[in-house]
Amino acid sequence: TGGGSDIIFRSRLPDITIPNHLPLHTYCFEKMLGLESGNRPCLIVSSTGKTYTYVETHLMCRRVATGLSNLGISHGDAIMILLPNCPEFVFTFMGASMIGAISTTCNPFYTPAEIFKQLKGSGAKLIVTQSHYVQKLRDLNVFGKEEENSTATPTSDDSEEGRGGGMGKGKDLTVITVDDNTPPENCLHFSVLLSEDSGPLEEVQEQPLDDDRKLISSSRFDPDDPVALPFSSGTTGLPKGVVLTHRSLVTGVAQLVDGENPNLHLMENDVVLCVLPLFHIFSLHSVLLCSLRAGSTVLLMHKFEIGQLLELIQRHRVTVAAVVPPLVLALARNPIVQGYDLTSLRVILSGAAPLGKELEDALRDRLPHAVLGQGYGMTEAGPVISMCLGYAKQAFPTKRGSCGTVVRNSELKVIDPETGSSLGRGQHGEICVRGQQIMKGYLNDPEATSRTIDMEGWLHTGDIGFVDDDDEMFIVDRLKEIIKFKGFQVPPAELEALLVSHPSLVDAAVVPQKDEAAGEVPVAFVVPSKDVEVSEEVVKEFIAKQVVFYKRLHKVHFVHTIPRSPSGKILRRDLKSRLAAT
Ligand code: AYL
Repeated sequence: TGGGSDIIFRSRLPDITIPNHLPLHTYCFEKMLGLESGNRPCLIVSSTGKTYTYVETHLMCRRVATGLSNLGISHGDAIMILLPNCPEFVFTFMGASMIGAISTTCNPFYTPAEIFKQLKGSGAKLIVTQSHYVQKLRDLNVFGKEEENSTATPTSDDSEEGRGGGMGKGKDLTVITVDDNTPPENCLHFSVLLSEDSGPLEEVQEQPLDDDRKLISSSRFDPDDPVALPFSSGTTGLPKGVVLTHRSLVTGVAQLVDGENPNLHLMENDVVLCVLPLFHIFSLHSVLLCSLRAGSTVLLMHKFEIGQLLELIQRHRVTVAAVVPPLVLALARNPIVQGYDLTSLRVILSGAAPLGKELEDALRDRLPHAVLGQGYGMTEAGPVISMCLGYAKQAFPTKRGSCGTVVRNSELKVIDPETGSSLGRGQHGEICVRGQQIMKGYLNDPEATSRTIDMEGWLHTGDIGFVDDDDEMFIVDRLKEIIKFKGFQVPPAELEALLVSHPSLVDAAVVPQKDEAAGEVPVAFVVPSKDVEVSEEVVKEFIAKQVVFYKRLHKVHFVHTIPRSPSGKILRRDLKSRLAAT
């Protein structure tokens, strides 16, 4: 459909020059390693108060880079980060970037089967995790069979199943644990990555700053090399590896925080709350990478607890908070909020799921001094598509319900999902975005890639929205099948595959149901096999055992058939309207 006649929307901010020829880590640390800035706080560990300055953080990343390469990780290799928010997450991600390796970030609450799929899909050779998650890895039968360390006492698991061999220093997979405990059998402690015999501390310190480039140039750095590999199910199907390159992420960060009038104005004296998990692209990109580039301080919270969160905002005078709608709900409605001084907050950025207008108003009433707005994005889009212009250095007025304006150095169009023709202001259609920030594609899946990014380079989001007369975007619906539980992805195809693997079920469909607290929850329609009795509880339990908590089914409806199109596609709209009717 006529590329030349497309109606294209752009930012109200002018395009800028983006140094996206640089490696991500060089770009992120570019301004903060000088004599004055280098001693500014970079990371604060909320549980202990331990602070790493920019110079210290950079040094740790460099040591991990050397350590990874001593363990045989090299340019183009993938590693898995299976961690909650902690400094080692940052050191590992950036360290991997420095040697041209790729981090696949994974939810530590995942079940062994879920971790296994991402491990296989990514081809990761090394995992950085905490010792209490190692048992999940032992449950997987993916490690080298030959036990190298035969003097070790095998656990009952190992002896019975012959599993666990080759962990730690095995030839298949290296497992590294970051906590204080001695590492479990066949695992290595994070300190081996920092060992000084391999790369003397002084030497690292004395090397010129542009030595980052030397580390990576020995392995022929190319800005189109992948650096991050989050998993997302996109518009359809199972989770897939999303290839984000140095160029995509540098572009994506610059679109928010660079330029004379940055869209998201972060400053060196900002303290940015990092409570959303770094394994998700929202936090990794818009909290960590943007803060590093801007020279702000990142307050790392290991896990969410409302009282603790409020206490930390007050104690550290947090100025910027990235949140998801359920957190907005807690801040707006929980009575304990009134007992804390939250006046330091100047920016509240909500994203990853729709934010209700009433909720937005309620929080604005409570925190009138803060700018509350939204960012809208998608992992595949690198990830930010639009961002509230109320956060800009010279801010623009914005409306309630808006998801912001398309980021600079990028193009956005709204198309009629049926005809593909582009639509004007105020007209509802599928949001498409184009720019250097979008993913390179899905890993090893050219078919899914070409379904998502068309020949002209447009990424089709599967979201329905419109652009108003002031260039503000509003998301009104979702065309794609993904379910969002508190901003987390629940891929229906994954649950449907599990359901039909149950001997008593012959067909299944999973759709979202609206929910006050979570936004949406997954519910199933299932067709039992003839003459078989199966209860809702049995089905729910069958799923619950195999998936992370937020993918659990909240309701199971027994039906005779699943409505399908002639081509066999589940008619999800039909099922959703059935839910709405009940
Ligand atoms: P994924 N309003 C409504 N829906 C949203 C919004 C929003 N503000 N943001 C994301 N979504 C939905 O890959 C939408 O359906 O990335 C979109 O296609 O887990 C889907 O979530 C993508 O889910 C930011 C701000 C990143 C947001 C993001 C998006 C991360 C979610 C960085 O600064």
